[in-house]
Amino acid sequence: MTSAQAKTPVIFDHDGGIDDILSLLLTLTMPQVEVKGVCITPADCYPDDALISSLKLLTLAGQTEVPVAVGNLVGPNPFPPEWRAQPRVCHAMPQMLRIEECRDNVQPVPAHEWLVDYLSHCTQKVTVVMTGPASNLAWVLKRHPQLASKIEQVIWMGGAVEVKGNVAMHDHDGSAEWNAYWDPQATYDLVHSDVSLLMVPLDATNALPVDRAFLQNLAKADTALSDLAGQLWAATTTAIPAYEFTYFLWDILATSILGLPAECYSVKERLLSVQTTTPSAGHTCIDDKGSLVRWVSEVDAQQVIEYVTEQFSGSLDKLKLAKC
Ligand code: AGV
Ligand code: CA
Repeated sequence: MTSAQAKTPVIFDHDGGIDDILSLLLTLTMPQVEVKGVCITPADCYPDDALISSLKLLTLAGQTEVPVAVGNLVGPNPFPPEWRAQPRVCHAMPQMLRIEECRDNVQPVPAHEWLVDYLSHCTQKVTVVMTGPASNLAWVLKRHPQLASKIEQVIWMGGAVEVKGNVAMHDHDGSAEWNAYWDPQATYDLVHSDVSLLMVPLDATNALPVDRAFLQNLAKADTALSDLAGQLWAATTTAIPAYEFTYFLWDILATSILGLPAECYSVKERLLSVQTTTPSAGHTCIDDKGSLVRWVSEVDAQQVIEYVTEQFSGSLDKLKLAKC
């Protein structure tokens, strides 16, 4: 990357799932991206685990100066405890245990307050990538709507527009995606805010299951970086093989939008609304009375897999080189 090509400034707000951690790793492989801050939403994880894994990846990438802010806003519909506990494995594997975590830039305030501070003071518009529930940013936009002008675009893994959702709960009709369901009001507030929103819903991610062929392809790269990614994904394969439990490249697709050529995916734009009450809380549906939103509706799965595999091929030094 030459100095003439400006990097895209990105705030990465994730909720600590295994694919969230993989998505942070993916972001750190991208030479065209500059991570300005990492926020953690305590949703599909326990936040201590998400913090440790995030700090270790930043150390690995030589980016210990990046601020990391842990959130304390919680939605009304918690993730199952087994899912929240699963990502502890991310910092328990030998490659990760060997990396030290540096706590110098862990923020003393919760993520939503750090976001207000960052957006109030930044002189360049920032892209916000969110791979968990939208609670932090929705809180900010509701109380400080003028800060929407500091945001170039929000890329959010969430929602299920023209396909069924992945929530299977006794009081739910199955129409919602989990990130949208965890905090339905935040989803509503995000969709109805003034930011330019590109959703990456299940409509697009359904084409990208983490199956054996994908893992086999990644294993062929046979490098330290591809093995780290492969080990993390291997830990997701114990899920029960029903739709609600299959692992997909959910957050990975949303993150890849930062680097994928536009011809690899299609975008739809319609008025969308969000249900906030049972039994369809978190349902993101087409509605004439809704707000104009864009979403990734289809992907060229082969090209996405090739892109992700290429990004994760190479030595761990690739992460430090991407920073330059
Ligand atoms: O709905 C997809 C979102 C993504 O942000 N998360 C996982 C990804 O990080 C929730 C989720 C749905 N099904 C799951 C999930 C499963 N089987 N295990 C863990 N999390
Ligand atoms: Ca996630």
